[in-house]
Amino acid sequence: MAHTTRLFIAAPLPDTLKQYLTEQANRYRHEAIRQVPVDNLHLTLYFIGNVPVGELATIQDVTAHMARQFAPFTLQLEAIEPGPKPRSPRLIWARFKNHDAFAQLSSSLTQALSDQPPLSREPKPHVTLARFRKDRPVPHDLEIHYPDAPVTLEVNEIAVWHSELGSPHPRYSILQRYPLTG
Ligand code: 3AM
Repeated sequence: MAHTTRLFIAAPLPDTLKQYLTEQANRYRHEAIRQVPVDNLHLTLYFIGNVPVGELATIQDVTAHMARQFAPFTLQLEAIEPGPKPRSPRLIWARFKNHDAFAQLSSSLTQALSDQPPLSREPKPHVTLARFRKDRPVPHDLEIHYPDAPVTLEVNEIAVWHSELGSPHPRYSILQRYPLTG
């Protein structure tokens, strides 16, 4: 059987934003909440999943091509809150305001890298900060935190990431970065 590799496309975050988001996630102290390690924080654009190692070069070419089509853009933090559904949350995320450039870049990567039709529901720009443990009761009544002052994320590059599943956390590593130069 061909060797496979688990991949996704995401924007890396600056260290200052990662530290800020980690401090925000620290506010949710609960035995069922497992915080994402600071080095794993990222803004997902498209999850590829397991593919044969031989497909990596094509994926990198497509990502590089896409990065040349899009100009850098800025996302504004809306809230730190339970997600993705308020009534049945599975995680804590930093949700950014919807932005056309994010939706178009995410949708273009999805169409270019999958045989699937694009999702009918637009993906929300977010950074996952913590996940709920499946072996503990679901926490309720978690607070929503709004930033005191504007917090922004300059998306000026995207990257192909490798994901190695593990416990308690997966290990993510950036294989290649691509500046947005469109
Ligand atoms: O950035 P977030 O946390 O939203 O949840 C996984 C993470 O997204 C998601 O891909 C990102 C990097 O692992 N992911 C993992 N498995 C997935 C799957 N089977 C998935 N997204 C969709 N389908």
